[in-house]
Amino acid sequence: TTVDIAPGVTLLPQRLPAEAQQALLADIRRIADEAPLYTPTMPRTGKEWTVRMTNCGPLGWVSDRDGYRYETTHPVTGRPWPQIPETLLALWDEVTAYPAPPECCLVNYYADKARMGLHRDEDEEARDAPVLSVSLGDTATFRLGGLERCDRTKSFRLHSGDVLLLGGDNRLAYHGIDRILPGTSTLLRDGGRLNLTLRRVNPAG
Ligand code: MD3
Ligand code: FE
Repeated sequence: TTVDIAPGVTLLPQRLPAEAQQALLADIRRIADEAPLYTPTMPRTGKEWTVRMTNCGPLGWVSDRDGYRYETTHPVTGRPWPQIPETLLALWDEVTAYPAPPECCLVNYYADKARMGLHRDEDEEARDAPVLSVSLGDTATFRLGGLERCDRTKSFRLHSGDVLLLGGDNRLAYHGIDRILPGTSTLLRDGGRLNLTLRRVNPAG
């Protein structure tokens, strides 16, 4: 089943069965062994994010004192990012109609108290490409607004195994994660939530 939550925003509840979630989690653990989760800092202030991050793919999204950008290497290890797992590349092909593969898979880890403030994903040149999000672990309350920061917002829950496709009219909509609901999933041994966002950065062709 699919749920249209706004124009261009489609929720695929429980798109990944339990076994697929386990397999994907194993892929992410392998990625985090090679490219450890680290605590990014905010532009200008240097304040720490509550979310820990890593990436896979040719490009990784990073945030530090100098701003937001895509980089080919991990900011701590200096090594190239690991490859995007085949299962995620296949999911992108199944769910998006985009004629080129994603270049970045941003991995966000939320411990119990982590959150992500309202923002837009606007660092990608390929604005025609959707963003594909996969949730694993504890349930999160997700907030979706409009194209202007002051637009009214709506809240939704994202559960483990849910896939969210963000494109079309709302590709540049404001969104954020208000809170994690601890203890709502047993997938992650130590609790918390992983979110994977697949992004195309450079226009296809
Ligand atoms: C709605 N991550 O990494 S994913 C992010 O759950 C980010 O970790 C959140 O926002 C998370 O930038 C939310 C869902 C998401 C991603 C991109 C969007 C929602 C979006 C782009 C436009 C509108
Ligand atoms: Fe975002």
